Amino acid sequence: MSKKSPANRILSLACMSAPLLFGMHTADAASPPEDVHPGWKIVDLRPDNNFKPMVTGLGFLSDGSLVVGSWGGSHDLLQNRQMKGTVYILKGVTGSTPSPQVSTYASGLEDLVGMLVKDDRIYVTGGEKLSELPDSDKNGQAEAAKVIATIPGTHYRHEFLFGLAFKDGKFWMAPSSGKPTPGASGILEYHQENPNRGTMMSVDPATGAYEVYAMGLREPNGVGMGPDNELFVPDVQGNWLPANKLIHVKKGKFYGFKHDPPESWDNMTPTPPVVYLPQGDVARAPGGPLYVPFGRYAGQMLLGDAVSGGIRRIFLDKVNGEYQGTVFYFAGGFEAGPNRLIWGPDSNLYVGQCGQGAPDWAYVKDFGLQKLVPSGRDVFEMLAIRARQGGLEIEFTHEVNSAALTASNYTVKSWYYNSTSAYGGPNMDTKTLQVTAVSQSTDKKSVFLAINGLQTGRVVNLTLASGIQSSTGMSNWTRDTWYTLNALGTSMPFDPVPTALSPAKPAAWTSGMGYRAQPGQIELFAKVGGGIQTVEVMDLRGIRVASRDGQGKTSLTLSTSGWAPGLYHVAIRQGGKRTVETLILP
Ligand SMILES: [Ca+2]
Repeated sequence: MSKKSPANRILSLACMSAPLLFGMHTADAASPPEDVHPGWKIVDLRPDNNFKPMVTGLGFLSDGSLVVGSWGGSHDLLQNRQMKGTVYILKGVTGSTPSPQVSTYASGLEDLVGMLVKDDRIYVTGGEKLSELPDSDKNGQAEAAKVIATIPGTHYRHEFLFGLAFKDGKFWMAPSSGKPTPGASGILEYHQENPNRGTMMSVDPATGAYEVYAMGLREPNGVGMGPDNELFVPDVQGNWLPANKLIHVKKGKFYGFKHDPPESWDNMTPTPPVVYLPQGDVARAPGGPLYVPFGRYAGQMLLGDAVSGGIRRIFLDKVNGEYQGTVFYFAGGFEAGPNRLIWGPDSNLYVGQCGQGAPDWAYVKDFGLQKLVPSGRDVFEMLAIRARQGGLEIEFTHEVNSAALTASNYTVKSWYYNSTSAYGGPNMDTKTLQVTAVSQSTDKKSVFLAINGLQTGRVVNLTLASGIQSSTGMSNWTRDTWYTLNALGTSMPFDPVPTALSPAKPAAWTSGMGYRAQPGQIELFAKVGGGIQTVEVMDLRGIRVASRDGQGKTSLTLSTSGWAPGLYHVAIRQGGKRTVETLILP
């Protein structure tokens, strides 16, 4: 794949991606959905066509206003400082029928590619600086930026200062690795003049002192937080990266991207990503990851793609204490490529878009702002893939039909990647693996595929035949997934999902309800007046996951197999009266 092909030159653009390589889409792989996930609907947030944010940052103020950071630059001028960054404040975005009003908070900011709103203060990263944009007189417009930290850069193409997160009393940002202007002869694409690029670093807010925390990153476009407040970043296919990645950033680890001249850490053994996001089939320019704290997908992560468009969903499978996992298509249908995601105070998913205004590409806009609102429709899909001894277990959202028990309805392929200085790289040693047996969990929501020849260090691509549906005939929204098998599973099929359990204790009987969570089951206590009462458990989107009838003082034990950890609503209905409480399933 020539790095100087015309397509590459045109499309090797910001927001903040790898070149788009037409023709890498393999013939038998699925395509990202063009439609939104049926469980959600898209709501537009741009009040008119004059508002064209190229979104590189999202945040919320305590009054419910949405803060939008926009890069605003030109894709053709990546080697220059571009002072087009703007921060907007949008009022009226929340709820199901928003009526947004936009005001400009700050403008003229250098290459704004990271933003954080914390305690109603707005911080941005861009160019060489992490800055606060203060509004001391509270007139809705920033005064002069207060620089917190400066790190050296060269303004090479793709050399950005991505961000931004705050944890453990520090800011966290990721200066990307630059590359020289196209056509500069004799200079490698991974040439780097300044130290400390391609890293995750912490910054002391008081002194601005920065410290390298992890190394070997190429284009970590968006610093996100995952489970347990851990740091996650994406990385983009290119030199040394045969595929895009989602990385769990750990102290002192090296993730594989090397510089010329070499950095002191370039000879370290690379730490594998949580998931590979195969180029073309799954991703081309992954954006900032977002953790899902509630609902059906609690504990998973979402991530947009500025070039392919759409949002991917990533299930994290902890094996031997380390995250690996699998990626699913989640939702398409946005006006441009999703680049930043955030949950609103209304639990809607706000989708900041940037993309690339490339000719002849589906996502012709390079700006966009929309949100996803629950549609109320129930959806059948793969919820999780877990590595188990001798194979993989698929958890679905609902009971499956008999086709799910037929081994030939599953196509399993596996390959590995070879990291070299070349740009990108092929799937190596692709094998088709045999599913030798299928077994089913007692709740009929999970199947275990016994698979011959699973090997570590490989991506395992599962494709499900369309005949696999729910037992009630709902078709499958996600028929493809790509599991990154860094380690073979050690647990047995249908073992309870290991979780940090809260101590089992009778909960308080306030409001007539209480509960006790145990591995694989939950005991609900309910005491209301005489007569038949119905106890329902719903996820946060209002979808019922369990229902039982009881009478008087009732104790119900429900299986929680297949329930994601997180918040659930419990409702007791009796006559016309309904009481709702929230419980946490650990
Ligand atoms: Ca002001």
